[in-house]
Amino acid sequence: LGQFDWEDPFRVEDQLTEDERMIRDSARAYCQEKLQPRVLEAFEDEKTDPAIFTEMGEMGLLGTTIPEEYGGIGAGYVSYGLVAREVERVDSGYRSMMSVQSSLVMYPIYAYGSEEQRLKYLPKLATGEWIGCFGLTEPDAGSDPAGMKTRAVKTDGGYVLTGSKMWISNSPIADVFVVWAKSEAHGGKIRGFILEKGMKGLSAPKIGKKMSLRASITGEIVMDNVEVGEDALLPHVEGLKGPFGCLNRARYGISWGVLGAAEFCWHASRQYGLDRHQFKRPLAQTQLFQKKLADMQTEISLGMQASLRVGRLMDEAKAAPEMISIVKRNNCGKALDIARMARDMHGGNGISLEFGVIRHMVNLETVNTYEGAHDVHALILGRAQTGLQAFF
Ligand code: TGC
Ligand code: FAD
Repeated sequence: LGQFDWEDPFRVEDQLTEDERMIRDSARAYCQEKLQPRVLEAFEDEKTDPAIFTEMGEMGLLGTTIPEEYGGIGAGYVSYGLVAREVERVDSGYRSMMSVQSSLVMYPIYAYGSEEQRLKYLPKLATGEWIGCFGLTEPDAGSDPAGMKTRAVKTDGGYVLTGSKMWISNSPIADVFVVWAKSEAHGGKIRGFILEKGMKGLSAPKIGKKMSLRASITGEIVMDNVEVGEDALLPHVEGLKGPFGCLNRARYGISWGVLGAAEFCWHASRQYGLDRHQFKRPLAQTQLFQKKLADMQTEISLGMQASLRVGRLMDEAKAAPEMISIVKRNNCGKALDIARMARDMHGGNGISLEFGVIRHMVNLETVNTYEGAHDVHALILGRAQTGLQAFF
């Protein structure tokens, strides 16, 4: 009979290649040594340190799946998932910074961009010298991005963009803006454009007073007749499948990332239960406490096997978007339940930032909402099995 490792019940370790373990271990070392020590203050003071991008770039954590000739490390999607898990073990905001740069900015430039655009932007995004953001959501178009109002109007030498995007990760500190707009010259279809900081009419005010994801800066993107050349258009995609192609990758990464946050909460609760005594025994020696630990272990292990399977299929180009909806939705929902449970298991200490669990809990509220809210993924899955769309 095999050995049981409580931390890795289904032996995920044995299912990884040596390269994947190496990438995971170096990501873990960076995250624990450099990110963990500064997260409490960053969250408390709502401060995003832009140096994190160059640090991540140096570690090869930006655009891990992008080929080396464009500055990436040409790794597979399982490696990308393992990196997301390590970063989000520290904080969902840090994972957000990483996954927007990798999946929502570098990926579309790589997949839909011209060779000139790839060569101009990808190497600097890979080192973190340039910070990117992705503008899809608008004040009146969140779950329903097809309802966007942002417009691109054709001019002699290019386009003029007008509109505003809301809740955009990284935007106030971004150098490169991938934005999606309806283009009249393309029959009103959605097209992607690359904008740059400093363009006339482009601004990105910060959104303050966030109670979640405070270590990751969020803002608007305001486009007031921003003039761009023809070379700003992403030439190789049109329609909603452009942004969704990026979201598939980011949602998959999130499915791993939230398990990192959940693992932090699980391990912290176990240790807290072993250390703290009430009624003359460790809390961990009570049936209710152990049931909660068993639930955490079970959901994390099942979720990880599922994400690993989807990652392998992504590497074989066989993953369907609905598979990604299953793991994004379920892992986010389960991670949020686990963080709430961990908060409770820490008693009064659970509400202090010192113990980390309430920070993960409030962060996961965002992660459960962005990249397709929990119920929106249910509707995607409901449509896939009934053939009936119930969005409207
Ligand atoms: P629908 O009719 O379903 O599809 C329209 C077109 O898009 C294609 N498509 C996809 N292509 C690739 N991958 C997918 N996952 C796709 N889903 C749809 C589809 O084939 C079709 O193509 P075509 O050629 O036939 O036109 O579109 P709909 O308008 O009915 O969509 C409904 C719905 C709810 C599924 C969709 O709009 C949705 O997923 N809404 C959620 C919005 C969302 O996820 N927003 C995320 C914003 S970005 C963000 O949150 C970043 S946070 C990152 C961070 O900080 O970490
Ligand atoms: P709504 O769409 O208004 O949804 C509100 C509620 O209604 C949800 O519970 C939803 O599930 C439910 N709902 C919606 N439609 C239906 C329906 N048909 N049936 C049943 N229930 C429904 N966007 C970007 O483009 N780029 C980013 O970088 C980015 N970063 C973000 C960072 C943060 C911190 C946050 C909070 C958001 C970010 N977003 C980003 C936006 C995010 O993707 C949206 O918030 C999300 O898609 C939901 O849209 P909404 O907020 O407009 O909510």
